[in-house]
Amino acid sequence: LATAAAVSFGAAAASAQTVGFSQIGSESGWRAAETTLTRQQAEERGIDLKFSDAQQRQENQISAMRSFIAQGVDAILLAPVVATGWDSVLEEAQEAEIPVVLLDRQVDSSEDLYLTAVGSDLVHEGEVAGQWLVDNVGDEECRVVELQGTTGSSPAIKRKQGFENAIEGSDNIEIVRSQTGDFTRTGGKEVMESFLQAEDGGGNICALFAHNDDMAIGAIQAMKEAGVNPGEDVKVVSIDGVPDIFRAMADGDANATVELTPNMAGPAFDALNAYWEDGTTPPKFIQTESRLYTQEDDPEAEYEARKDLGY
Ligand code: GYE
Repeated sequence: LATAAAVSFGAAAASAQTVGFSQIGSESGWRAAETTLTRQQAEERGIDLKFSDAQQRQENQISAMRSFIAQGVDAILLAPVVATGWDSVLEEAQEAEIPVVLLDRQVDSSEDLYLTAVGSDLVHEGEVAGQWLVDNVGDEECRVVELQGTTGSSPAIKRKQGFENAIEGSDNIEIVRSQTGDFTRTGGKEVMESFLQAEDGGGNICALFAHNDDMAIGAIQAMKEAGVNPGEDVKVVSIDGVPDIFRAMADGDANATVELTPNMAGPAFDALNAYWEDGTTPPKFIQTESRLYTQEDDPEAEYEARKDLGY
């Protein structure tokens, strides 16, 4: 890659840069915010962004990348829907000397095949959520239901792992049901309805861990319709920090969220600019911060601060 860089950065720096962005889709509020911010960040830097929405399908992402390669873009941003199956297309980009930056999700491919990855520590997020639960149930028997993200995606795999790590030492806490809700509100609502039915109308459930806020919001709706009181009868902890989860926390319907910044493009473009300018190679992982918010952290103010950000 170092040699590829030496060949390409001089020419690329001469005119406005073109960047292809293969986005997953619009499954969540967080995703929509990331799209908005990526467009904004590109515009601010005079980057010509070519946007492609894959509607959750890896094959659409692979064709979009091939089309970006054929067009000779200066870089590709890829938010990979699942973790496996990227080797060939990443090799094609490398052969064409086009740097690829991964956004928010990770791949199983060798790290030589991409320039850098911008994202959070996904295992850590799950651990923070699980630790919040450990700290808040005490010795009570706690049957947990889990709403997983998209099957095969790195956040679903790693957030699950992190949560399990955190509750491992607590014999009173057990995940009794775990199913994918595909990171969507409707998925979260539907799966929660089946969990409620299977768990004595909700009477046996002590807590919900959702891999993202949107599924938690759908599940909160399902609980309300079933006469269960979310935030009280069932503790709700999730990940992302979208405005609506702060609204739900302010209303007492959700208990905690781990924030994930939707501005992954800012650090990605900074790394690319340095690379285009003089071939500077960024670290392989540019980590964004994760922070826990609870009902004690003035969720009303957090909602107000985020509600106009377009998500
Ligand atoms: O948490 C979820 C989204 O890939 C880390 O994808 C991201 C996740 C995010 O749809 O809301």
